[in-house]
Amino acid sequence: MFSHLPPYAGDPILSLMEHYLRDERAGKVNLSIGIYADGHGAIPVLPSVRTADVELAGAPAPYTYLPMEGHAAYRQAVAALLFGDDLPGAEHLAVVQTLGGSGALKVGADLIARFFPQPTVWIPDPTWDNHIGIFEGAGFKTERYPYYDAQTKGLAFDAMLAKLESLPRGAVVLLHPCCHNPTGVDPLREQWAQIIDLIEHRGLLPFFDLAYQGFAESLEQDVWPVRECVRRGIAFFLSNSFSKIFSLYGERVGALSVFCPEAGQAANVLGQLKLTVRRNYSSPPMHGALIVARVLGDATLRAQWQAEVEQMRVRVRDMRIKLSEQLKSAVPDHDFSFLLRQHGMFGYTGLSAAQVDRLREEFGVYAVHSGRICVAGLNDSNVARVAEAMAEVLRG
Ligand code: KET
Repeated sequence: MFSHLPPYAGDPILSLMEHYLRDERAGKVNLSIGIYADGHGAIPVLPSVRTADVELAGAPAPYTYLPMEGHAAYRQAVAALLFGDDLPGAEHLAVVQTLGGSGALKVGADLIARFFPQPTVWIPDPTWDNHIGIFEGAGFKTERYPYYDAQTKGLAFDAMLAKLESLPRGAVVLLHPCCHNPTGVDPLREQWAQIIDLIEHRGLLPFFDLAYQGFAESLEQDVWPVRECVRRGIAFFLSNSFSKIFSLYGERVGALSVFCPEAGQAANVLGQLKLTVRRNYSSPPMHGALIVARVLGDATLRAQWQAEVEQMRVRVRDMRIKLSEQLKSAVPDHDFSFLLRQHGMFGYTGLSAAQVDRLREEFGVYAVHSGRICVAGLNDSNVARVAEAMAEVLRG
């Protein structure tokens, strides 16, 4: 019955995690998956999350089904966090709770496939690998627009604009509002303004994927491109994830927001999103959403959480500085300043796949084949070892 099923080659990111866990070497370092570890190498339970969790445990409620669209207070709190002072009214905005950012991408992709039938979704080159998996799984082809310039280790801005300019009206364009995965290269504010001009004039449909709000500059600054689309009345899809910024990976907490510039259209959009959820998994899980709703809805817990996000951002930034300094002294003829210009959890090192293999095999340092390292996996105890290993493979 099953003999025609081919073996699964494994996911380029998640397989590394499995491999890492099986590795018995004492000095192994996991810089593959995008998980934030603290200065001791542990995945934190944020104190704000711990408090909310304890409070919830003190007032147990029945484990009933959530509605298809998710928990009401959670959806409101998420919308307020994403849109701040630019929060559109209910007649313009449809928000559903989803299974992490991945679930939001999938629900959005399914809705677009049904109501905006077109063959292609345009993704940056490079992007998070699973964008391809999720959109192709929903029936799209994915094609790339230029994004990263390996020569300058910066944004291929002109080529990006030229490509977007050539797309047909209504083309779906995936964008990372901040902390681009895997490169850490984000457009400057003026460049975003030009990208959004083009989206507006060409009538493109942006799909923003926001997994790292607050990890580039601040919770507010990092969503500027999204809020700019609200201010200009440009329709868009927005997936967001609380996996990283609440350290709630396994709880699967995220949301999909759809902005409808024409008043009154959000109700039908929300209805169709509910139907899409019902057909996929019926309704989302409860616990993680209750935690996020509680933290965001309580002034004290919210302030505490904001400080925790800031701490994570600053620690990653410090590790970038330490890594680039140590690399610089180990390989003085190389320029590593690009690591300081990149935003978010990831460093895009420029290491080749063969060099990444050597890092893993000889030194037990796990990075993604593209040369991406998770800087948030570095700490004072392992950064020297990682810099030395990287220097060794760079020397050839
Ligand atoms: N979008 C982006 C850009 C992203 O980097 C991730 C996860 C997600 C969505 C998924 O979010 P979630 O809420 O977990 O469904 N990225 C890391 C983990 C992974 O590959 O699943 C990573 O790139 O390592």
